[in-house]
Amino acid sequence: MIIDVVTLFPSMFSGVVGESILKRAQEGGQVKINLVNLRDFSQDKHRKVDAPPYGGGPGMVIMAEPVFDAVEDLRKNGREESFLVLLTPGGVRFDQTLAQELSKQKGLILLCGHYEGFDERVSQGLSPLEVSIGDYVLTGGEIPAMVLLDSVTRLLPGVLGSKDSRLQESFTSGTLEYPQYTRPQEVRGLKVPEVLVSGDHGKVAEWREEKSKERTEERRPDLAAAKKKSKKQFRQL
Ligand code: 6GU
Repeated sequence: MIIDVVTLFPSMFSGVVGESILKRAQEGGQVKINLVNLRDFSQDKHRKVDAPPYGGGPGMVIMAEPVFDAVEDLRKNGREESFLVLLTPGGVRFDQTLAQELSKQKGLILLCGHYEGFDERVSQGLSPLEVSIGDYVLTGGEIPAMVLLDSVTRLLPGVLGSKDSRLQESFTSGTLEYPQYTRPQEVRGLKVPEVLVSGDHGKVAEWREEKSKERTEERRPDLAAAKKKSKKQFRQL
């Protein structure tokens, strides 16, 4: 998959795309991440891409024309079918289901807003899917774009070993993960639950399922309720 990121701050991405699994996935050819500096598409000799809002008010708005030009340039260069996403606090809420949908696309073009966002005609002209990563305010779409990059890349075939498939299941299955322990068996008086060192695989699986359920009901009653509801609907089919 090719993921293009259109941003005013490409250097913000260097740490995230240059380490760990995103680095490995690029080296392994499962993903190509291409950073596009929106300023390269400015029509102005000072490389300006923003201007004050019509009607007044605080802050600056990103002009539509450089965004149209940046996307057009990508489309002409093999991204005819890439799915367009615009990161904005006013978008639909990102979740694991959407990550899975996005991971099936041929390519993605992520548009990162900043300041007071994009001129509305970007949305009118390009009809991107507008996505938010949650109900809080960030200074721009770059960190949300990194969240998408990470969550989508780890779903691409061959990126994670089958060993990690448990993690794939977590939010998709609507439950939180059970607690994990590693060596040593006792740390500062805190012991590993007996069942995990018992060698009884059946008992271990049962304990983990129970802990997952307990945690989900305690911490995320909304997830627990949604799961019950979908189970009920499934039974009615
Ligand atoms: Cl996509 N952008 C900004 N600026 N803030 C956000 C967001 C996006 N998602 C949650 N908060």
